[in-house]
Amino acid sequence: MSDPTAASGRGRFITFEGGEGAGKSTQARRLAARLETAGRRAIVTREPGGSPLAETIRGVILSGKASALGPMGEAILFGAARIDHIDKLIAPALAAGTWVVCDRFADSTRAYQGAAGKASPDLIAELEKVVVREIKPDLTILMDLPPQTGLARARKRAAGAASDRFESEDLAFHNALRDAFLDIAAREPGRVKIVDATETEDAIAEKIWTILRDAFPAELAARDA
Ligand code: T5A
Repeated sequence: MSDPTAASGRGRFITFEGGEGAGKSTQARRLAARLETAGRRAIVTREPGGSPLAETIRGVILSGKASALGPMGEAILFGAARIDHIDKLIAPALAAGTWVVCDRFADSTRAYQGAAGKASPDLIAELEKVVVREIKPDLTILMDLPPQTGLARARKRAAGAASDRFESEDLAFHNALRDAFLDIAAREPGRVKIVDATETEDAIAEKIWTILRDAFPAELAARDA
């Protein structure tokens, strides 16, 4: 089957962002499956992680062992993991014409370590340039919901297991995160599309597919799934 995206030499890079338990992983998996059904090669990946070295760094960060480094130190660790993830997985996949659906990316560093964590936004922006280089998302889905709702979902799923490094931050931190993500969306409305994450999984999946078709009409209009 001919594949115009592959022929143009690059797949599309789509990221999911938002607070804890917003449903990003659920919708990232559903979107990748739907893209495949629509005839696009697609992979789903996540941050921190997505490559063996980045998964090792994920373990260190989410255990809380690196929290003593402070928000800028943690941002540097997230950045190191992201460099490996880009070099080993994301950039080669995009170059091969594969669509990459990524559960969190650089906006999470802006929101968690920058706005909510209070690392200098200028330093976070400089770090982002060094880390991300030309691998910028074509489209970002921001899954927005009240932090209490997302945290309750995450706790229910954890079924009594301990909260991780960021789930255990206080409500003021999670409210600041939500504001930070909405601020990113307001500044970059072309790239970042807000989705109400309080709706049902099916309703959200339909809205996301509509956003994709609007964003990439030439690639998806004739290939509905
Ligand atoms: N981080 C990450 C930084 O601080 N800086 C960075 O640069 C990066 C990249 C990652 C942590 O690292 C931080 C952010 C995070 O704290 P993680 O475990 O990957 O840790 O955390 P999350 O990305 O928040 O992952 P979660 O799994 O907690 O949340 P998701 O992916 O948003 O939610 P999901 O899909 O797993 O769903 C959670 C539960 O809700 C249900 C699901 O079935 C599941 O049980 N659910 C719904 N329930 C009702 N209605 C819906 N519409 C639902 N959708 C899903």
